[in-house]
Amino acid sequence: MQLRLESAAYLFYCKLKEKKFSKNIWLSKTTEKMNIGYLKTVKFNHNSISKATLCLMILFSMGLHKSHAQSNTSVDSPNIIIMYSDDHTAQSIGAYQNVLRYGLKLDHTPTPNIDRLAEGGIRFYNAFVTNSICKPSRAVLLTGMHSHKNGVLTNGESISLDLETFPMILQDNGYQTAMIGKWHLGTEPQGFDYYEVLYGQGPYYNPTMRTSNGDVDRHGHTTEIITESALEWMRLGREPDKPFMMIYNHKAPHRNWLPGPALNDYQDRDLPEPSTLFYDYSGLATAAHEQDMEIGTTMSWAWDLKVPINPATGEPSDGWENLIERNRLTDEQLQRIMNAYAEDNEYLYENYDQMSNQDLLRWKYQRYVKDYLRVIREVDDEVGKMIAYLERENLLDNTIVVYAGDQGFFLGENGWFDKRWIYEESMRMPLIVHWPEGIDAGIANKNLVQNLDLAPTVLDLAGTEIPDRMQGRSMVPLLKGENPEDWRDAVYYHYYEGPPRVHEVARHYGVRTDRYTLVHYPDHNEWELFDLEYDPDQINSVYGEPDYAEVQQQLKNRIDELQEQYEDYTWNE
Ligand SMILES: [Ca+2]
Repeated sequence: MQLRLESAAYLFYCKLKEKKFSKNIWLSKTTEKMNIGYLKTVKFNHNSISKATLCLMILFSMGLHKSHAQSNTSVDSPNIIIMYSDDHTAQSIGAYQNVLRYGLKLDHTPTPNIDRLAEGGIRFYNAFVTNSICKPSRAVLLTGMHSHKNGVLTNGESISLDLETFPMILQDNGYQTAMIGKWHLGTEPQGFDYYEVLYGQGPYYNPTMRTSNGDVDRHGHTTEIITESALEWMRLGREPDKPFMMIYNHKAPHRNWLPGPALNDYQDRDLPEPSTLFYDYSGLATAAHEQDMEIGTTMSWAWDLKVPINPATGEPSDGWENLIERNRLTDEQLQRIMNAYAEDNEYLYENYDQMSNQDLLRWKYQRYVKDYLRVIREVDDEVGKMIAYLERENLLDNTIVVYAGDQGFFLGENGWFDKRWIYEESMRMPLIVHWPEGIDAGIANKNLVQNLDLAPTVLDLAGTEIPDRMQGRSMVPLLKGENPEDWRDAVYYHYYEGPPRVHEVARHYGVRTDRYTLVHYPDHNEWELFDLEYDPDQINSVYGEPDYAEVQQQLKNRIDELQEQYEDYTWNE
């Protein structure tokens, strides 16, 4: 299963890339400029940050501080940064483009910095979430337990304060911990020496950040602000004599994909369409026909597509004011956004009456996927800044950097956006681990791994005990390039947020092996079975076909075994 890319030519290529990467590209985005810009753009809440602190920040930002020397950490207690970007799907990462057999095939990479992390470390091609939606995925990350065990089954629950999470365990074992960016779990973040998080999903512009010391109003694009906050903690809050663990979570590319610096990308070109953009679900069960996550019909003109005038009525689009208010856009920010979309919107207004449903879907798809990739490019730029900082501070070699999405996302496959499904686009998460001191460059791993494994893996890497209640498995052997014979042969999946909740995707559970996906929709009492070897896009269920009778039964048995193993009795109720 292990695919080691060890040819002499490839290693030579990696060395060249690493060299270029570390000496030129990371460092081309040094943080020195950011220090100055940062002070111009931050408005502090006077109640939350003292003048003394502010003065200290100014001194530091003017470059009067001595930067931290290399941390006293080692392979035994490495630093750890987890980047768990919201809805960042594998189809939009260059490092995954050559192996994914389904979905959108981009003609370029929007993620050069993340790609370089993959080239310098290990990328997991078969990493999957247990429950493809934001809050549940984050609760699984923190607890190493499935949703039915950690209590966050849907986006409707908050994480219990009674749960012990891996950051708490690291804290008890000498780590300094921080949580920056999207938290989303409702209750106050626990187990962190410092946190600075968005309220809920947070806006794309001008967020109020909730910190350990009170609220802070920030001005600017949230993707940049999250990096600025993280680097501020690294510079001013970190104790160099302790190993640190920081969760650095971008809000992007979560809906509604409102770009900042990259607003004008892709102005002069159209992007490729996935082969299933116009698929009619004819090979799928009832659930696919009943969802409400279509680009063509579900997306709103204002909030999703940034079209201020409804082209069907000529009236202002519902929600345009909401977009402005929720982002607290200044006149200047709003004007820049309006200008960026003006030409394409004008085309829509002028041609709407003559456009077929197919034409309209094509137009909406281009608007959507361009915005998605714009906010991805912004995330990638910020990852580059973070890595440049680590490099400059001599921290890159002994810091484990994990890059992941909290689930996958549809980029027009089946005509859809959003996630939730056991289908590949949604269930697969990008997962890349970079650690020069501990992981060889250029490993491509195909073992079945899950977000469930991250907590035990991090604890294992930090040399602490893994509690028995954690249901994932340490991936450390895989990071070393080993291929344990008893590694899992099947991934268990469940999704609980059925209709009438947003997007109306039926509740389901199932199993994915290296070749098949079997899924059950209990509310319809229907099944789907996909043979990924012949149907990587999962558009033709073979459930009930005689040729698959044996494998179908084996997979049903496997679901029973996995439900027993994980003690998931929620479907019996
Ligand atoms: Ca998400």
